[in-house]
Amino acid sequence: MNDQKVLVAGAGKSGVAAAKLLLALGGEVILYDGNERLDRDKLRVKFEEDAKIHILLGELSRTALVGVELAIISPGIALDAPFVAVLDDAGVPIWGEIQLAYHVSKGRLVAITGTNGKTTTTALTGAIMKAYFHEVFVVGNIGIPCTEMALETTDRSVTVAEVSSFQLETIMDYRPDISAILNITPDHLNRHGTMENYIEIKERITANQTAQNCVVLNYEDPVLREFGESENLKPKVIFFSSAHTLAEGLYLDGSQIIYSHDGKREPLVDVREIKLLGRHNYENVMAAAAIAIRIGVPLEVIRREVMEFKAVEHRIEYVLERAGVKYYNDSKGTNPDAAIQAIRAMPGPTVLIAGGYDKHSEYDEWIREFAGKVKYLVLIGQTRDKIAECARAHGFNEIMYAEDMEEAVHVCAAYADAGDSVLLSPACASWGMFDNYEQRGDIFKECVRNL
Ligand code: UMA
Repeated sequence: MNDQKVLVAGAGKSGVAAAKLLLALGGEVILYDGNERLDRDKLRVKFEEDAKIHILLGELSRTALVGVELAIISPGIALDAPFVAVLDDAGVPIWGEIQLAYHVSKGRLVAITGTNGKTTTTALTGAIMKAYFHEVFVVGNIGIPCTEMALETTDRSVTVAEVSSFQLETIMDYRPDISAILNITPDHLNRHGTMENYIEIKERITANQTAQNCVVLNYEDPVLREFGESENLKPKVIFFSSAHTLAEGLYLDGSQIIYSHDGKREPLVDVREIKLLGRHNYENVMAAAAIAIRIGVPLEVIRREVMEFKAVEHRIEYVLERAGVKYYNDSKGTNPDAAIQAIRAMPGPTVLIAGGYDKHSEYDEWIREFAGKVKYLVLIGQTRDKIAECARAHGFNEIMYAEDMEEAVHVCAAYADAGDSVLLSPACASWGMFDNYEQRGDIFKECVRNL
């Protein structure tokens, strides 16, 4: 990268981290963001005074690209953004931020993707690795850009990365030692267009893997089972299953997770003894355990870490109990499938807060899951009418609207009886009302605590 002129597109977390990495490598950076209202001075102070960085906001002109040899694109930027065509026309190669990190990183790489469960699985895998290895980095979509830690990796380190479809769209020779695809259900179709395209992007995590590498796949996901059984797939496959006994791999047998290999059946953990709730979480545990086994962590270390691990923030996170009502924050439930898992994990009758930004999702399956579980639905955000209409079409009429989170929480408190649960699991992205799902979850928790 020495003296190379690189355009970094997007001045959020990923863009700033990528720019810092490039500068550390001796490059010259144009940090570009389409939002002309960003505060240039606030951005500039994130870098050393003498850093070779130029900040560009608003429109990207062709002249700004003179001498640019490479572009690093942030995950939130779709490849059909108008300036990407300008880069393409100018013949500038486009790498994603994770590709840049991969290019300079050392040591072993574990990359975890899937529509749902990837944050929990990444955090759990990271916790297991930290209990056994000295140098472990937990990065990616989980919140710490891969480029932020890349220069700290060594030949002995293990990096565990949560990887989104947005990030996989722009990989080149990215090759994890171990990859995992937890499940693929409809999400982000507003960006990826079709389900076929979304599946292809998720499966791309294995594209450069060889027979020396391994991919962990969910046997209960029809797409992934077929993918894992296909003859063209190069890495070794380890399946996990929450419904079938497997001759090789990990599976759930009653309440026991079993590691089955070489004709042996080794019990790993009893799910009644772990703190994570719901079948989807048992799948996350199996995926993390499969990765850890493959990399050489002893079973007793895995067992201990799995038993100690608590739910990550914003993912079916227990908040508190008020007047006999339990409150749960599942702000990370940003698509219908994630929201279904949260409803299933609730201990009893539930008052549900949902709605938000429209990602062109279908809500039918999620609403069918309400039967016998969801008592009232409190709707917020842009998708209110679309969800309400779909719910009524399925015969669910206990619907209320709220203007903001505070009102939604108050409505829930008024309608929930002792023994019920109140669940924020929106099935939609947060944008429009909140900066991100973390802020949405934090505001929910604050409103609950103020009740
Ligand atoms: N921008 C443009 N042009 C565009 C779109 C955006 O210039 O066409 C600019 C925006 O003005 C903004 C910047 O890009 O200033 C934001 O970049 P970004 O959206 O890539 O966000 P980052 O802050 O860099 O955060 C990203 C991930 N965000 C997304 O994928 C949308 C974070 O995942 C991730 O934690 C972080 O990198 C560190 O790796 C968040 C997410 O919502 C949690 N992920 C999606 C999900 O989980 O469903 C995929």
